[in-house]
This record gives sequence, C-alpha cells and structure tokens, in this order.
Amino acid sequence: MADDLFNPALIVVDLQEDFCPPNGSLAVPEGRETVAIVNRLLSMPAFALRVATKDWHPQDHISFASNHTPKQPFVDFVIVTNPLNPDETPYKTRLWPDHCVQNTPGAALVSDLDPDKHIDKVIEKGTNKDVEMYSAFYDPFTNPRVSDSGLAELLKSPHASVSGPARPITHVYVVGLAADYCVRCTALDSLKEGFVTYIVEEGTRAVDAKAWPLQREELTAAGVKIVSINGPEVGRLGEKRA
Ligand code: VGL
Ligand code: ZN
Repeated sequence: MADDLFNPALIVVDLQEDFCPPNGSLAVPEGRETVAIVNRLLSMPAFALRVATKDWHPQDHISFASNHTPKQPFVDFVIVTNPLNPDETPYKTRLWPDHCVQNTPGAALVSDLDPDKHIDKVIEKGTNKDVEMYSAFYDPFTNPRVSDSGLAELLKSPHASVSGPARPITHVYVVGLAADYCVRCTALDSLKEGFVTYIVEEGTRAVDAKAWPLQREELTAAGVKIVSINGPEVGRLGEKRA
C-alpha cells in the first residue's frame, strides 16, 4: 500500500575520513558520532533511494588555503568569480586546510559506514577547481551554472521503495557533514528543487557548533524541517530491514 505522496530519499553528505576525528584534516567535532545514526537510517526500508556524496577536490582547488599563500585556513576568505562569466556577481568563500583530495585516503567514505552498502549511488562534488560547491546539487553560480552533480535529475526520475511503484522522490532526508556547510546548502537546494526536506539532527555535526543554533533557526525559517531520529518524520520510515 504505497502512499502516493511519500517517496523518500536519504542523502548522506560527505561522511568522509577528512571530516572525522581523530585524523581528518578538516575534522568536524564529534563527526564520527553520526555514523551509527546514518547506518540506522540506511537500513530503513521506506527509502526509495540512498545517495552518498563525496567532497572530491583536485589538489589545486580554490578552497584550499595552501593555494593562496600566505592566507590561513578557517580565518581567511577568497573571492570566487564565475570562470565562465566574469560579469556574474562574485561570492566570498572561506578557506580550508587541504581536504578530500581525489583518490587520497582522507577522501574515502568512513569505513564503518554500513558495510552492506545500502547506498545506491555515490556523487562526487567540488571537482571543479575554480568554484566552491557545498551543495550536493550544484555550485552557487547561475549565469551560467558551472557544475551540476545531476542529483536533482536523479531524484526526479522514478525510484521504487519496497512498498511502492517507481515514482519521483517527494521527501529528502539529509544527514552527514558538516551541518553548517554542505548539509545546510544541500538542504536549501533540496527545498528549492521542490522536495519536502528534513535534516535529521543527530545525524549531523557542525564545524562551528556555536554558530549552529542561529543557522538552525534560519534553516527552519526557510522551510527545512529539522527533526529527531526519534520523531514521527523518521518513525514513518519503519524500522530496520534484514
Ligand atoms: C565541507 C568545508 C569544505 C562540508 C566541504 O562537507 O561541509 N565543508 N568542504
Ligand atoms: Zn571541500
């Protein structure tokens, strides 16, 4: 008995070694604590699609402070101009330590992510050296867009859960790292694409935990529903499959 208005997908954002203590180059405090929650979600039968994203940067990526000596990670910023259109309004972006460099151990999904890999699709993002791309969907430029991961198109194509026919995704549940960067931007773009959008709060952590309460409020005001693993929005997904 399929519910015509409920065909949910799970997006696991950047749950990669470089974002996790103890050794990640851009370790998010308590980042690894999310893994058990994410594994629980991955095993829930109602999801028609489970996507994992990877931050997947070339070594010369614009977000690495090391490419802008003597600028410093976490505190300094650079201006990003649309490489395809110098007239589009530029944006300012924070610099980071080198992280998630393509094909390095730090870029691997955390090894304790569900070993049965209920993950249907892995999406690589941040691959264009000239733009920052926090969102799993696309970069912030629009005229024209520089990178599009194909995620919106994937979600809008038909997918079947155990209990229903193949239909487009209606509801998107977002977890992973980091709450205040890639999870936040992915959730906002998910809303923009028309999906009912949840962040499961126990399944994410922020780079800057002090800034999270305000961002949480802003996300809620924008329409993202921030929910608990123990709440009804997750409860309706049903418990574990074998
Ligand atoms: C992220 C900073 C830099 C994230 C990615 O996944 O939230 N944060 N690159
Ligand atoms: Zn990055």
